[in-house]
Amino acid sequence: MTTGYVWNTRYGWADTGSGSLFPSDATTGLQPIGHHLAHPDTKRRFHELIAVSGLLDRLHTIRAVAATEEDILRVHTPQHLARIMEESRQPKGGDAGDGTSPFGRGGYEIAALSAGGAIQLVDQVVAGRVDNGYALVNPPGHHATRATGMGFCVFNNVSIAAAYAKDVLGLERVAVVDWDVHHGNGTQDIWYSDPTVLTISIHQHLCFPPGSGYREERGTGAGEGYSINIPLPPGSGDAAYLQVMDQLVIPALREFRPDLILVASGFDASMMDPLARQMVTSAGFARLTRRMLDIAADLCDGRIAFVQEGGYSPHYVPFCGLAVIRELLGEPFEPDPYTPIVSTQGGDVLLDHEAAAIDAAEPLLGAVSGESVSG
Ligand code: 9RB
Ligand code: ZN
Repeated sequence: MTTGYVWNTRYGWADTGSGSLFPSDATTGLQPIGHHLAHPDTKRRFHELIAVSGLLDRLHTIRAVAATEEDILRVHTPQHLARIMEESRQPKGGDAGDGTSPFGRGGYEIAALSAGGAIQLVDQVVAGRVDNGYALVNPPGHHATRATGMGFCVFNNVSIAAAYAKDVLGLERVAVVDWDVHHGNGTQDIWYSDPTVLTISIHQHLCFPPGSGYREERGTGAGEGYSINIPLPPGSGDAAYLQVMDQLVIPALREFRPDLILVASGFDASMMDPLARQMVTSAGFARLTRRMLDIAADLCDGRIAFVQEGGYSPHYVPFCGLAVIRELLGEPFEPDPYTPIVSTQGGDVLLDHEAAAIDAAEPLLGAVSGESVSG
């Protein structure tokens, strides 16, 4: 397998400020801290593990090139782009939109490079220069709607890459499978009325953003049925996620017949994440990856690109990422140093209430069809 890989040093320079999740506040006792929960060191550590593991030498590295304004405007409003550019020129930078997503001066350049990394990977995958690939980009993207950033996301990297695949490369149908633990509300918002981009979000129910990601959010107009939300209860682990793949995601993709699959790959559903309460292990992420590779091989000549989203355990994210990239390369899974504590907590058993949540989403499959798009 030839696996493409994107990382850029500047992804590690995203300045998330001195707060932890909210800005520091001496009046409420929120002390400043060097590591914001979304501090880019977690992703830099992922990259460094890829490097020292020897995998980097076997990957086809792809240089990130900044997304152009035209690329960004396929997805975002001119007002959002202009505001980010303007705030990025300020000495202390600005915020993506919700007051808890700070960026430093030059944050626009890093965000454009993040979206550009996703574009470059998709370009190479669709051209067949690589078989598959992983864009380890930062900042993440899946919460960014057309009109605003939020939840640490400035621009919606996956959507910008999907729009590029459709408008520039001429693909008809793109599927986005979002296994970040949070709802992919931005990606959903962008494609809500468009049946050519199927969005599937698997998330911890009501984890973030508040009040979104219900099963009832199904798309609108021509896009009705093409937004699929699979909310899971807290505590869901490898067994629940694999069941979601087999019972829901893979059948939906078979119906839709995408020309390209994009995986919005967060590792915040992991056992050790501080921002959510799921129990997926690195072994689980490897198995999810294998399922995705197999279905891509079946449906779209293997065309699949993984794009980094969240993941906030500096300890465990690197090993989850390593497991996914090993799978992309066709390497067998290797247990990592955290196996003893993550594999003994019961996440490998499907519980009744998890099965019920998955069953409840099954009716959503009925409305997905590639036919209605291409005729
Ligand atoms: C805000 C709050 C959050 C909470 C979680 C994330 C994770 C994002 C991610 C981001 C921001 C609360 C804005 C609570 O990993 N996505 O994939 N902020 N949460 N209150 N308020 C006002
Ligand atoms: Zn997340």
